[in-house]
Amino acid sequence: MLFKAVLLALIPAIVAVDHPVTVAQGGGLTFTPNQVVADPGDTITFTFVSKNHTVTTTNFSGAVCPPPDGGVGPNGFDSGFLPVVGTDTPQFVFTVVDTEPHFAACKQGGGTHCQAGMTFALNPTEEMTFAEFDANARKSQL
Ligand SMILES: *[C@@H]1O[C@H](CO)[C@@H](O)[C@H](O)[C@H]1NC(C)=O
Ligand SMILES: *[C@@H]1O[C@H](CO)[C@@H](O)[C@H](O)[C@H]1NC(C)=O
Ligand SMILES: [Cu+2]
Repeated sequence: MLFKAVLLALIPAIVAVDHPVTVAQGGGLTFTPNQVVADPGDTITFTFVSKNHTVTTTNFSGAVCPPPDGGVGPNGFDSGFLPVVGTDTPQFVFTVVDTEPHFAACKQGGGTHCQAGMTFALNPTEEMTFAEFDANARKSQL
C-alpha cells in the first residue's frame, strides 16, 4: 500500500503533459487559451491556423512590443513567422524548462499585433497576471 502511494505521488512529476494552444482562431489576433500553467518537461503545442503570426517572449512591462527576434530570456522562445499557406497549419512546440512566469506576444506588424492584445502568458503569478501583462502590451509604445 505504501509502495503504491509513493508511486502515485511520483506520477505527476514524471508524466509530461502537452498543452495545446490555437493561434489566430477564426482569423483573430488571439491565443486560445491565452494562458497556460505548466510544469517543467511539459510541452506547449502552438497550432497556427490563420494568416502569419509568431509567439515570441517579451517582458512583463510590455515595453518590448514587438518582441525582439529570439524572444526575451532567460529561457525565452520565438516560433518565428509561421504563415498558414493553403490547408497547412504549422506548429511550434515549446518544452517548458522552468517554473518562472513567461510572457509572449506576436511580433507581426511592427508591434501592432502585440499592442492589439495578441498576448499569451505561461505560468503567470498573482503579482504578474495575464490581465496586467496584456494591459501593459496594449499601452506600450511602438
Ligand atoms: C510573414 O510575415 C513576415 C514578417 O512580416 C514576412 O517577412 C513574411 O514574408 C510573411 N510570410 C508570408 C508567407 O506572407
Ligand atoms: C523590458 O523592456 C524595457 C524596454 O526595452 C527595458 O527597459 C526593460 O529592462 C525590460 N525589462 C526586462 C525585465 O527585460
Ligand atoms: Cu500576429
